[in-house]
Amino acid sequence: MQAAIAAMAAQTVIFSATQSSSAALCSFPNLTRGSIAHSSFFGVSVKPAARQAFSLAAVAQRPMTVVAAAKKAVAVLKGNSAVEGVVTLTQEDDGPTTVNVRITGLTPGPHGFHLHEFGDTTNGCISTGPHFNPKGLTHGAPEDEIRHAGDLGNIVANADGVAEATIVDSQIPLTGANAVIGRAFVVHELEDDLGKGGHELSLSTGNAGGRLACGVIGLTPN
Ligand SMILES: [Cu+2]
Ligand SMILES: [Zn+2]
Repeated sequence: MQAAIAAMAAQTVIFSATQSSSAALCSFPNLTRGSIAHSSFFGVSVKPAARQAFSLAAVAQRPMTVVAAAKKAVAVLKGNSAVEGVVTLTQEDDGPTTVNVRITGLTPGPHGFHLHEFGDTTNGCISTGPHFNPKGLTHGAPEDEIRHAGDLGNIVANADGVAEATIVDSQIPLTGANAVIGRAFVVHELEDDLGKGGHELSLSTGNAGGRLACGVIGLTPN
């Protein structure tokens, strides 16, 4: 992958050098469209072509090692209560994203846990907007076909109010068109009914109640 990108980059450089030298020659004021200009043009264009072949051969000689491109991100969740936590995300290449959650200060039991659309906390967790929903679907469970990308279900707090979970999900990549960097995690007051509770909010929020804490996802070193 990296070798391929390097090869493409090398080609781009060579091509642009070819174009600029040709352009410089063509725009030279003393040149006309006669035979001299014509032969000069061919004389110049041969050289970059030779350089390009050499450069590609050099690239091809590099060992083709495949390096796993692990991407990592983190969100620190805080709110207007004692609830706080840290969520880390890792993704290998284009594989699923692994989300490690540790949140403390919760009431024991299940709490809705979502990825909301915006990384905006100017008005607290409210300004993180609705669930991240690039496909324009209704709310559901993580395993449902019809769900928001941000629907990560419930996390369950133990008797000490600590919720720990590892979630593996394919709809929350760290790069690409639906990248989640810059968006926010929210942990809720109540259990998410996963769209099946029959409440008027079931198909939009899972009727998970207030937003206890939230945190914007940012890049972190690997
Ligand atoms: Cu939510
Ligand atoms: Zn949702």
